[in-house]
Amino acid sequence: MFIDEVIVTLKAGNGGDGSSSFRREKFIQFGGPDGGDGGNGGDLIFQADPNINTLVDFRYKKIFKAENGVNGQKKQMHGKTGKDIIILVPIGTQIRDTETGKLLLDMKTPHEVRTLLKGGRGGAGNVRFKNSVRKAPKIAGKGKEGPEIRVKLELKLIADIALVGYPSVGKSSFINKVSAANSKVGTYHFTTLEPKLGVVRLEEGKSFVIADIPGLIEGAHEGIGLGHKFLRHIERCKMIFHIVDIAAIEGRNPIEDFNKINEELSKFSQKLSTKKQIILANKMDLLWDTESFQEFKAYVEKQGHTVYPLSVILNDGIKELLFNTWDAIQSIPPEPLEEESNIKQVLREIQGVDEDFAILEVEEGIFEVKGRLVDNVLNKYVITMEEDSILEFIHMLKSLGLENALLDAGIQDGDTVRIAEVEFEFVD
Ligand SMILES: Nc1nc2c(ncn2[C@@H]2O[C@H](COP(=O)(O)OP(=O)(O)OP(=O)(O)O)[C@@H](O)[C@H]2O)c(=O)[nH]1
Ligand SMILES: [Mg+2]
Repeated sequence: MFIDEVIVTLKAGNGGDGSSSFRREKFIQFGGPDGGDGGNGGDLIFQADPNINTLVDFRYKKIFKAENGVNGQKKQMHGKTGKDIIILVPIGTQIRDTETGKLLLDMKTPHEVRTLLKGGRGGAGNVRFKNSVRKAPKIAGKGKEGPEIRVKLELKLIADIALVGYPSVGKSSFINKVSAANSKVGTYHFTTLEPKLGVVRLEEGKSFVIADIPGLIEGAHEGIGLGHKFLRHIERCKMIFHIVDIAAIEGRNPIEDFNKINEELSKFSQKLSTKKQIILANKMDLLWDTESFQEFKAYVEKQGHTVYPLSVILNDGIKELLFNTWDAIQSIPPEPLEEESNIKQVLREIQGVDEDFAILEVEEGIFEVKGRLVDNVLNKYVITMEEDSILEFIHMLKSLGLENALLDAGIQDGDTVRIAEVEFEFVD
């Protein structure tokens, strides 16, 4: 099976928490703070590997997680950094956010290595919270959670030339003849079920890549062909070789075939329909006279196309075509690439922003506080159930405007405030 699109979940490692510990030594009753920092979480990295041709490996493994950072320890020991995870993908893989559809990474260069998600930072140990006023800080920084995202991996083959046409016109025979590709050839329709790439080597320094895709249209009564699914693969090619069976051995008309295939291309995208085409009239060896070829030639030349009479089987007319093609594609700039979106912005977009403080009177006189700022503080610091730690937590929220938010919500002296698992009495 050829898999060219797959959805996976990616997660960078969480940062380890900072440690909130105090020195304890013989004869020293109250040692200073000695909690070390947490380690950073591992990154999630992609690498373009020329030895991989499909996304088939992603069929069973759909979740990729980098390692978490280890928590800081006493004696100022820093936690270990989480291991990165490197995901190998074929060249031409595009990585898109599933929610916004935005392109995050375009892996187009062999061996290129790109970081998509940075691991969460490790939290600071309580040593770092110490200052002249706060000699014995009981809080430590909480490790930041590593970001998580669902992405679609999409493989778009990057070829200079794409072969398109009806089934059985000789596309695979052609690619096999001009390259070392080993594409299956058969007398029946849809012999080719998945795209194949072949490298055409003309001489030192002169080579280009051809893509063979399945035929586009089956007999009219059977509707649409297999190849449509693969058209997106050829959107980035420089030129199309449009092959027709000039001998019309299946009883169709080459001019009609030519028009129908072009219709299919323009139905798929404007981009494909305006791409430069070279028309290959194949199976010339089966013609009794050249009359039908001349008619076909006149027709497509009127539309500004160049036609090559070929016989792939007899290896007739191919060499000249290939050299001319190499010359022609030199002056065609590569397809302008879609711009990559900034991953940080996309993450912000999909996570959304909510209220600073979301306050709800859950029972008469009991106000529960949630919201973005509470989450921020909880995400940033390790709050223990020790009184000092809780006090620092409440002070922090107070400085962020909790008091006004509570008053706005109608709180009165003596009511209870509940935040996370902490409850305390409100005094204005
Ligand atoms: N006589 C003759 N037969 C040819 C020529 N080129 C290809 N064929 C035959 O045409 C048939 C179909 O060839 P393929 O190369 O499989 O055609 P295809 O376009 O790849 O077909 P699909 O993969 O099904 O879309 C095979 O029997 C080939 O031997 C040619 O130049 N002359
Ligand atoms: Mg084929």
